[in-house]
Amino acid sequence: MISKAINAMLKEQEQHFLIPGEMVASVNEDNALAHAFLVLTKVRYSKIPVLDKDSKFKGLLSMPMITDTMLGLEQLSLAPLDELCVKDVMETDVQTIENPYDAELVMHLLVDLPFIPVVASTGEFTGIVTRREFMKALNHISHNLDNEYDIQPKA
Ligand code: 2BA
Repeated sequence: MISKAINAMLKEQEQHFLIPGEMVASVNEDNALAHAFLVLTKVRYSKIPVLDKDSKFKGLLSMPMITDTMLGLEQLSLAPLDELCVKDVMETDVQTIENPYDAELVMHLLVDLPFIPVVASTGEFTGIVTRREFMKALNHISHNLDNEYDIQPKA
């Protein structure tokens, strides 16, 4: 169990650590790998969400998932970029969370994951909680805890 005071302050910060879906770079599951290759190169994020045409969350895509398909025995082939689409190579076994989040779960997950997709019970993609935004919230709490709570060391 995390401290009640920290849990309550995290709840107050909750909206600050969600990056809303419209601000998140994503690709469609039906996009050709050539298009996804360009998107990942341009946005410079190492892994981004994959959505369907109804904005439902489907998985995650990274550059190595694309470049793996280009590896031949002796040389690289560009053909798979036009022949395959995102859903052929994306990762689908992805840990997601629902809003409102369980702060303790989020904290545990962000130890190993740089971000967690937030997905509604209907499957719609809501946004992402990133390690960076969460660290900013923790930074805020560590500077303001004493202003809001009177925490004494145990005798
Ligand atoms: P990475 O792409 O590996 O990025 C690791 C960290 O590097 C990011 O941490 C951020 O601090 C910085 N960074 C990388 N590319 C950036 C860029 N184009 N603009 C600004 N900062 C950049 P976080 O912000 O905690 O993000 C964690 C992960 O969440 C990222 O890992 C990326 O996979 C994903 N992500 C974050 N924001 C995103 C967005 N707007 N769209 C899509 N994916 C995003």
